[in-house]
Amino acid sequence: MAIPFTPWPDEFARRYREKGYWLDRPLTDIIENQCENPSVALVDGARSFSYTQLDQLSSNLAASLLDRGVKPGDTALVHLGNNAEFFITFFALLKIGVVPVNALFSHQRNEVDAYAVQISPTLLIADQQHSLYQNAEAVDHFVTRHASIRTVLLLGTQGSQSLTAAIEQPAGGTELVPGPADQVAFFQLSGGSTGTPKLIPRTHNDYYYSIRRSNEVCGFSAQTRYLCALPAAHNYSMSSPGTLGVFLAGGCVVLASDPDATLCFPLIEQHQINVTALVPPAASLWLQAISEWGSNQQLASLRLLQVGGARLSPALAARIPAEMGCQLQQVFGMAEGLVNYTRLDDSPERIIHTQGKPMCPDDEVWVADENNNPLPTGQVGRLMTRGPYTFRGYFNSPEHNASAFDQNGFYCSGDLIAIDEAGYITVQGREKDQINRGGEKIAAEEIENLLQRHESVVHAGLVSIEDPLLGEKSCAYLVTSAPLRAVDIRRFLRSLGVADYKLPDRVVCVDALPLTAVGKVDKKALRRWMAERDAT
Ligand code: AMP
Ligand code: DBH
Repeated sequence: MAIPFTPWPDEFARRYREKGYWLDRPLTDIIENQCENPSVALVDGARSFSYTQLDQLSSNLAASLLDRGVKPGDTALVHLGNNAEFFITFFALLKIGVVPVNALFSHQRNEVDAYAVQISPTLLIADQQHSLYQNAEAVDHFVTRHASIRTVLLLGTQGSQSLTAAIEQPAGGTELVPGPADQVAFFQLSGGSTGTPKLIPRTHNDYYYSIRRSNEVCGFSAQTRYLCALPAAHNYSMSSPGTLGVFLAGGCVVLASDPDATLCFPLIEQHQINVTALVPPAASLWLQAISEWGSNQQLASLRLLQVGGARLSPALAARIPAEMGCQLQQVFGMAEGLVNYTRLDDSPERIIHTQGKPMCPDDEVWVADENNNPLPTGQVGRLMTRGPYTFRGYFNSPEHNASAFDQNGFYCSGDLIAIDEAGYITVQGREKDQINRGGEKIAAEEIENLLQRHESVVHAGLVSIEDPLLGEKSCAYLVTSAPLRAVDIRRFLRSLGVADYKLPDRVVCVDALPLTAVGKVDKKALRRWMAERDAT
């Protein structure tokens, strides 16, 4: 059974094929076309994998999954960190048409449960280093909550549930057939702005194009040596051009567990990394490390630093080429599709001051006012977009889709932007109810709903506050019936299984919050109210 999703209208699909954006080839091509390439595709600590090995190991796992009764069209919940197994698993599932959600390693019970409830996975592949699966009891708990799960494979365990054993067992002659290229290959995660985390169906056709075109724009080739220090499952590090771009080009991916300079600088030197991708706070910490250590010598091989995921200030942008000795590329993308890049041959002025322009000539991007009318060049309004790799609907979310798209299928990302005469975009703000904590997105409503579950919380509103490093942090404004400290709130949310990055950085108790007519917290009024309070 194919996974349901909102398709592109026929006339668009025809055009995207005619123009060569959609090739009707599965994403498995990325490694299968290189199954005889002996060069190193992936380095994970002391382990390294050639293209031939990556292809073979993913076939082993694919065959083993079929043996275990996993079927094409099934869905899977994958919860792995930045390790080789993440990629082996990703390709294995693609090879047999099993559609995964790749949860971020920082996600906890609250997030993963929400994904599992939406996709009813038959397969769970997870890392025992994560507390959700740290022992048999924890895994039992998980499987009991999600009765659809029939097969479990774990990294770090032995016996019949060992992921490593399933990867190492030779495949034999099992025939492996990927899903159709015009169907859902996997789900991406949305940063979200609603109560439940939303899933983004990505087809082979659209994702493959996004990767291919990103490679052209960013100049990735067999010589590319890419450090993946952001979460491997994130759309940015996976496809802009990310690890999949590197594999497609025949280059080499080196994994890091996080973007910490003390970890990454030696890796860059050791593996002669020439490109990597960061979020702005990590770029800032790298600059700090260079100035503290008095040298950027370890970064000598680095040619290109991509920065995206959150607003990069021009001041920070200007320091990157000057102090790191490499080129900067700004990347403004979204897991929903549209990706904008500054071009490698753009002027320094453009690279420092804009978030780039859409990568595809058929990305349609315009700026809408509050009545959904187009605004003239240069004016600030809502970003509206559609194109060959921008989705047409969140998974199983008709109500939300009705407001997230206009009647012509344009997706409203919730970003406030301006587009200049040359088509370059600057991100000016946001209309969606989301906090961008240094690239990690927090849907305010999701946290507010959880805060309301505390017995002493009467009303809750989560808003962003400025932070010099992260850009934004979160602040919970609470009306309570009994005194509550920040630490109580954080402990409570942790007990509900909320990812750490979503815990409020600050908690402020107030007598009352502005409310809407139906008694919800009025976020627009709250922001105005805060601004007025801050001004006095
Ligand atoms: P997500 O929905 O989690 O994929 O996050 C995508 C959102 O991240 C965008 O809609 C923007 O709000 C934000 N974003 C990504 N890149 C940038 C950037 N370079 N500058 C400002 N905001 C960005
Ligand atoms: O923030 C993002 O989601 C993002 C940023 C840069 C993204 O999805 C991308 C590039 O593809």
